[in-house]
Amino acid sequence: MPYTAHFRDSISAVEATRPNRLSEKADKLTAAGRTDILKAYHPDYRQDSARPIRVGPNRGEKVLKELADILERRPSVSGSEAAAGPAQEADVLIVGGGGSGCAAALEAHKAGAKVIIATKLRLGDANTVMAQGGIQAADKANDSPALHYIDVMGGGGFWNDPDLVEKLVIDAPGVVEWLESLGCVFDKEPDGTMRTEHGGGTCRKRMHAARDYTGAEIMRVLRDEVRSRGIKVLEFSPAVELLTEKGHAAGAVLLNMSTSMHETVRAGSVILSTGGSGRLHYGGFPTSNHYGATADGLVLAYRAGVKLRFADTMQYHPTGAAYPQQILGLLVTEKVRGLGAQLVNRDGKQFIYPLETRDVVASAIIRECSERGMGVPTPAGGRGVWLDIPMIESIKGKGSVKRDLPAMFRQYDRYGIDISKEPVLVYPTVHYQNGGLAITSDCATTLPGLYASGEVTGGVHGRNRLMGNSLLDILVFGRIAGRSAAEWGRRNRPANPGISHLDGWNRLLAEAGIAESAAAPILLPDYRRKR
Ligand code: MEZ
Repeated sequence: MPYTAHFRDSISAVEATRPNRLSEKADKLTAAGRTDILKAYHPDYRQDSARPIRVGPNRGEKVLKELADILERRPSVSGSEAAAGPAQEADVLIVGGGGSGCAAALEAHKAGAKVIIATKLRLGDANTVMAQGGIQAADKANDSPALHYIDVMGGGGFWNDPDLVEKLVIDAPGVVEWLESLGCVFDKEPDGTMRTEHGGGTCRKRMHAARDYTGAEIMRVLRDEVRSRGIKVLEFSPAVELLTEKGHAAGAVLLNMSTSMHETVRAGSVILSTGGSGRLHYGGFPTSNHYGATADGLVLAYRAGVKLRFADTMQYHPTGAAYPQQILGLLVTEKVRGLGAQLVNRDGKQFIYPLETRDVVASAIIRECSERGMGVPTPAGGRGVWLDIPMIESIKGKGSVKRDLPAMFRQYDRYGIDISKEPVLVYPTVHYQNGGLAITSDCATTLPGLYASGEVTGGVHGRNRLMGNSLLDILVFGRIAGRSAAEWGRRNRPANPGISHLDGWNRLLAEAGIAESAAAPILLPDYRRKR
């Protein structure tokens, strides 16, 4: 659906201001300016965004409302159902078949462990494949892990766990080399060195990309490697409960989605790499996330006593598609701004430095569309601001949009919009779960034998992640989790695990007067009910 007449005047304003804007640099905000805009406009700061959770290890602490509602639900499986189904055995059970789960599996397998991956949909159906713009690593002569560290801490508002950040930035160059050794094709300069770009909040160009489908390229090689090493994968088999024995994690109860029956995997250790929770549509926002991003790992681990960190904060990617309606909330990669595109309001005026951190840019867009009334209304009743992608053609040369952003080009071309010639309308979209399970730098949770890696964890990114540090995080910590879990799992095979830890949980629900009839994990979002 090309732009209707409704948009024409505003697009003309964007085109009219473009020549002058090409040489216009928006000022960066001061530290105080950033704090002010976050407090006034970021959804995390809305009075009603979070509430005290009534049960579990974070009892009394503020948790995002939608997440608290899911965490307080009852379990979906009884002890007899859990015990009835077929059982398999492994040293290490990995729950989640995205980038982090696969990285963990490869390392655990390399360490000699018998590994099973159980995943909700198909291997690789995860947020990893949807990450577009790149992966950060300080591997250029003008950069260093120390500079990367400072950027990560600054982006996260200095709330980040310093030990986790240290691991992240120090392991980063090695992770990129490892990916290349597996066959991952990154963008290169004509001389064969890595091509790198800026992301929001980075002081150096350290974003390594495969055009604008970096996550898909990474997932391609990880999936191939898991398959070619013969690692066992159970697809359409989400975990619905952890198994425990003597206070240790000891496997999981799975739901076989083909038969609707429960099965179990008994394992010496378990890694949760279940990803995030964007499909809870926090604050009623659309999301860039995969359908499976429904907080399953948080639910399972929380019930088993694992504490959450930063459960009151989500990341809203500033540039979700606001039009056409068919792609509402899908990602318009930050790489677009890294290549030079500006954000402008309905009059074609730039209102924010485009590479401020995501929380700040998202807040500025919300301000422009609300208090300032300078957003562009959509026919479906939404609003947005323009991301002026055609600027890239002037900065990087004719044909650069199609060359560097082929996925983005196709996403809009389907609807008759040529992004090398026309701007796109954007508005913040739920993108990343900043918080999650508390882990040590060995990826251990507080439940012995239970490890976690990737978006299900909290602490690495503080209250706001920088672009390209998620693909990095899932691989750095996925690999560490694989090694740690292999070590533990080979020494601690369970004898007779079960779900008796739920007795305590059910008691807590009753004591708190929670008579919730719905069960969790929810596994998939239910859009029918909302309609
Ligand atoms: O790290 C991300 O979230 C990412 C690479 C997203 C993007 O804008 O492309």
